[in-house]
Amino acid sequence: MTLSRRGFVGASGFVVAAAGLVSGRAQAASIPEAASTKSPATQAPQMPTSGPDYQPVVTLNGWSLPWRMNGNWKEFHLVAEPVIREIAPGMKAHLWGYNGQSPGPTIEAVEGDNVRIFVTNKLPENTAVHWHGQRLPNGMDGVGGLTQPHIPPGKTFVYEFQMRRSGTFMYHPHSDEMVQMAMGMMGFLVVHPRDPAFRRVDRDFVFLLNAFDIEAGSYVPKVNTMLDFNLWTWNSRAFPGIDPFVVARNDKVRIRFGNLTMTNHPIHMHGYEFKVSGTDGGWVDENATWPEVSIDCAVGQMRSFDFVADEPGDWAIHCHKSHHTMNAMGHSVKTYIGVNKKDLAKRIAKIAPGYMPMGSNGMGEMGSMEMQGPSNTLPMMTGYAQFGPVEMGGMFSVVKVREGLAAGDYKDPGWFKNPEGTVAYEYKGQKLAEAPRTAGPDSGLDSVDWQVKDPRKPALPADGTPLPVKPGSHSNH
Ligand SMILES: [Cu+2]
Repeated sequence: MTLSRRGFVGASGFVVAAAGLVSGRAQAASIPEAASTKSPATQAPQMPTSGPDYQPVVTLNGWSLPWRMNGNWKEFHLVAEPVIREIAPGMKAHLWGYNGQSPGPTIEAVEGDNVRIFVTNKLPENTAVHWHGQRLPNGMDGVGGLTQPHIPPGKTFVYEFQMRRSGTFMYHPHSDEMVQMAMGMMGFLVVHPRDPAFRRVDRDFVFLLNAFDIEAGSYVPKVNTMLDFNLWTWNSRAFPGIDPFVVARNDKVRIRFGNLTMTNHPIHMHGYEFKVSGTDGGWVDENATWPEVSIDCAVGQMRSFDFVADEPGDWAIHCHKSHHTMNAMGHSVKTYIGVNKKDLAKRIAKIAPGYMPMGSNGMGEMGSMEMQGPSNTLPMMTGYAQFGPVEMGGMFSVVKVREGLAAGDYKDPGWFKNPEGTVAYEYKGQKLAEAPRTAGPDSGLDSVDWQVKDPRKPALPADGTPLPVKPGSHSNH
């Protein structure tokens, strides 16, 4: 792990949150070091160093927070602070996060663990941390003003509770929520089952769905945007900046995600049907898991699905809303499909020399041109694979299933070597007659009728004369 160590936070910046647990507050008198990282790389899973065994998760383009044992308390230290996050190579964003990154580090614990989480606020405003989905004493729920005083800048609060449920959870602020989540403050919270054999998998990936509105050339998200975001991200990364899910053939795999954007995301994986195995409400009973190839995740929800990776290949995984597999610039580009752009270009070039219209045959051509925008933004679609431009951005990645990877090997194995004769190919046989078209001079149809007809209304006479008004009918209602 590429972690740096912070100094200890002085005891003066230290306040205990809520009354309640007879936890031995004296034990909390010294604060564990807060590990931090500047790297957006996916870091190796953090193997358990105490307590029951479990298969740790891999946080896509992220990491898990180290802890220390203090008596029978597992102690973590989160630092809420401004961070710089590389969204993808070529674009950095000035966000708020935890311990050097957005999202913050994943917190992993085991069902039944007593955890003590120190939260230091290095933001310019109040914050508070909510532990989404976990059962805990009300005063540890992290809703500023309701269940605890807000954590003022410069102060450290302590959360103490038992991880009563195993499963897939997250943490996020409940203090100036709109701003702090739009700025990237969030993190995963995974609680492993106490029984190491329960629903165990070989590889377990986690990511949070988030979205930003960052104008091309600027660095700070517009926090008031409600719907019109221009960067759709997983763990604050956009394709091609999202690492692949590297998997050994025949591994049991789990993929878990949570949605902290302002809209739902149908997450679709190619190559397999999977079983939906859990939500932030808990595990789906094993004989009630259901098969899908896409699973919608509404705002504020989490989903996990499991599959056996028995089909080798490079399988796409993405949000099925096609606007969410696009990066910045997408929304103000006009639709020119079907427009003769030569003619258009001639006319526009008179007022704007060098003008180049895009997209009369679709927009795929942008993928290969990687249109150069202003500095610090991402092309709308970008990323190459072995057969050419991928023509996507945003919420897109690849599940790379390979023969013979060692357990714990998450290095990108490169592109899949397809067995001979298993790739779609160009037809080069005997030339066929031109395929008939639905409409056109030879089809017997002069034109396609686009009019939507309302069967309740009489058709207009062919010569266009208006229909006679029925006596007694009123036109003024
Ligand atoms: Cu989406």
